[in-house]
Amino acid sequence: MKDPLLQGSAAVLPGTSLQKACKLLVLFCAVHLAFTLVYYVSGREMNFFQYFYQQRQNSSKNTKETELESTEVVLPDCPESSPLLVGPLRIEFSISISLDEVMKTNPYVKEGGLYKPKDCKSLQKIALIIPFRKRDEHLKYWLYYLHPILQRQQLDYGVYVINQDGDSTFNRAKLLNIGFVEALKEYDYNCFVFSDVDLIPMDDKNIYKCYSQPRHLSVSMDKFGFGLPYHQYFGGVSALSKEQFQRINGFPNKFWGWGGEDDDIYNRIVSRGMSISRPDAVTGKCKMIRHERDEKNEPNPKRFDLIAHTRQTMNSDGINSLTYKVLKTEKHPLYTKITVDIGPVPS
Ligand code: UDH
Ligand code: NGS
Repeated sequence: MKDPLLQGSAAVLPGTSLQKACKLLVLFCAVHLAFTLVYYVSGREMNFFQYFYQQRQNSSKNTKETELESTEVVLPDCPESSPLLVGPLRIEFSISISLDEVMKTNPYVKEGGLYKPKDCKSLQKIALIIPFRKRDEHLKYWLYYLHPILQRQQLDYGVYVINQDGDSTFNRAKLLNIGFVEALKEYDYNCFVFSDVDLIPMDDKNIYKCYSQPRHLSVSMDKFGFGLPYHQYFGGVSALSKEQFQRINGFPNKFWGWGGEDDDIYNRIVSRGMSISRPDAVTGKCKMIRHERDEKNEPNPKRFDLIAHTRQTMNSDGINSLTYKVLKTEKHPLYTKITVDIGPVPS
């Protein structure tokens, strides 16, 4: 007699095989359906192996992206006071320098004159704007001295030389306005340092950054016996945050030739309820490269009348009325040079 257990199992065996076969068939159909679906949805001619290869590629790419994201270092904020500062500096203009040398001594400055510290996150993004025409010799010294200083100050910065095209009367303030607009097209700058090309700080503790009030940086020039020529003086080098600059409608566009535009800027700042912040006279010492008056930058006879009316003119003359044409943008290793047509001098 057969073991009843065995008998039982023998009795269900044909049924189980049938069930298994059915399950396999259903599975096969499901897989087939899935592939047919993938084929139609992708709309491409893709075979089984291509499909799996692509899936693998995608999944490894995603892993890489996540890896990159997760290994992206979050830098600490740079300290309020940079540990790299050395204090007073010896500045002289008798040494001969070449741009090639300046380039070699600043290996971390990127094309266009851009730099940011690699170990910490700068608190501000600073565009340095230089009004310019035919002062290449001065620019060399500026780059030679300023790049190392700005790096020691741990700044995230870019250097923009705004070059006035043609030979008509120079317009410093309009070039500075253009620098503001053009620099903002390149990076999210929130601080603007406006510097004459012939002024070099004599102490790296004079930080080229923005403060809660517009900052005058060249407060103690050698040519003025290391002091201010007058209390309201705002010429040479100054720093305004994006908000401060916008609050005064930028700088005037109507000062053609030498003088007065810096006084107009001072008037704008005060009339908007702001005050001037300054370093002390020792920290703020700076040297000017001596030079003769440039051609087409004669004293502007209209300047006294213009600065007497800043409050009336500043809302309609400034960044909101600025017109110009960019003729050329050159990315040099240590600076970006933007050549502009600033239009005709009004008669
Ligand atoms: N600038 C140029 N090219 C020019 C004129 C001016 O690049 O042809 C720029 C340059 O950045 C300069 C700034 O505008 O530093 C201010 O112009 P400036 O240096 O002429 O003004 P500053 O008040 O000198 O420093 C005036 C001439 C003094 C002549 C003294 C003669 N002994
Ligand atoms: C004032 C000018 C300013 C000029 C300053 C210093 O008289 O634009 O001298 O000039 N203001 C007027 O002329 C209204 S400097 O000695 O550097 O040539 O910045």
